[in-house]
Amino acid sequence: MSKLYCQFPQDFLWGAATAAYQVEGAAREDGRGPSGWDTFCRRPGAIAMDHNGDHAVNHYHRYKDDVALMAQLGLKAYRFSISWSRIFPDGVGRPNPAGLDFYRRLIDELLGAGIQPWATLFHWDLPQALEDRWRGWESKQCAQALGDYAGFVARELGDRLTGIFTINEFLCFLDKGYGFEPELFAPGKSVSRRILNQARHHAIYGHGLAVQAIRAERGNSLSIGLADNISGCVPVRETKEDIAAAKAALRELSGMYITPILEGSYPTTYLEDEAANAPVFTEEEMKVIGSPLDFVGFNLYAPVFIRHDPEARRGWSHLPCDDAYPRMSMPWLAIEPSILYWVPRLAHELWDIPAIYITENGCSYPDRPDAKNQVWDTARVMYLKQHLIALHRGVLEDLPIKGYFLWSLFDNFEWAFGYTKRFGLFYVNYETMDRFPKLSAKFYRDVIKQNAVGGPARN
Ligand code: PNW
Repeated sequence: MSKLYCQFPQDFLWGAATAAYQVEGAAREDGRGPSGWDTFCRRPGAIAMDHNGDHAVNHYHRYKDDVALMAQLGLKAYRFSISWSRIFPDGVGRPNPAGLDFYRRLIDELLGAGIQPWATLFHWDLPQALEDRWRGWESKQCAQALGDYAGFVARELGDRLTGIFTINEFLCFLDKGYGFEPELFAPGKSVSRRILNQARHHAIYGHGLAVQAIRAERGNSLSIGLADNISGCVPVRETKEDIAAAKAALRELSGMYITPILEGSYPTTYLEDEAANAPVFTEEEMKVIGSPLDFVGFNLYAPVFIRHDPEARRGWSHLPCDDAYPRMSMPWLAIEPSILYWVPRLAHELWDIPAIYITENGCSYPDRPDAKNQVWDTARVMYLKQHLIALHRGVLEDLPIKGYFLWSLFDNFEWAFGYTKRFGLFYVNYETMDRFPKLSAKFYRDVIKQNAVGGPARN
């Protein structure tokens, strides 16, 4: 076969991602307990148009048809999340067999279609009972509860899963939900800096306990990791100085999450910066936090431009995107495809990661169907194409990039933006719940089929 432009390795894992609260619906069916997002959605004015996830895109009932759509795309893997309060309506204690059964059926359907199931244990929908009882992550008991839940899922479903993510994006449910953007993220509370740092510590400790519990149940028979929205550090220029600055920034900006997880200790920069507000922890906890992982997943959307800056305290500074900078249709979604190259490269140089997955990347965009229900989302195709070309640069340089999960398979409940933001490859008509493949779905199907971006290169 002639050479294809941006050819990916043979076993490259092409996937798509969703999260339970954003797609499932069936919020009060089959014994599911409420989560913090059910509660947050009831807060007047919290969600655009007062939307909520009660029905979402009804994936809970339409999962068979949805798996058929995935098969049409040629997806090799599906990243979904498990609703903790479907399995444990009270967060801990007695499991709910009907909730578990849904995931069993979903996984069987995926396996039947030749699609690898990759499950996220916690994608922000903390059982409300844990917030009521322990104030959520403010308590170490919440970490223990995650560990127990992880062990239970590994025992019940682990034989059928290919991969498992403990936690999705610490920053959103902690930093944002506990104080920096409480109006946009559940549980929508404002805690002190000291309590935030302790909650961050409990969450990474919960991650470590979950890793250990899954490993104890399943050994190395499934891949264990997490999906983190690490800062999208990109050097402003490809000079030695800026690259070194971006690398230092990546490590320091991740000081409360990925750095301790991959190094087994907090970087001194984080502890110094937080001083009296730093978390209290034991050596034993740090060992658990540093439990070895099979892979690390990065959710990458927007750039954090870094430059070498001898006048800055740490030798680097962040250059914000200005008003004229091109963005997709989210306030924070500045476009810089090279994040898909730089973050894996810098992270790998820092931490020598065995396998890296892009666990989310994609964009929202106010696309609309025409009279024939066709959605010509050329801007999304542009966004995806450019990001995949940038990702390919890392492949060419032999970085251990093993797969890419596109966010998202369908338009869905985009948190505080409700259904007003569309991230999907499939357009969802929220009146009828019908799904239509957008142009981007066809683009992605071609990419998967050819295992390349674009067709044969001209000689
Ligand atoms: C991620 N930011 O959230 C989540 O994992 C998804 O559930 C979500 O739908 C998707 O990205 C799109 O928003 C993010 O402010 C939320 O930079 C906020 C930010 C990034 C990611």
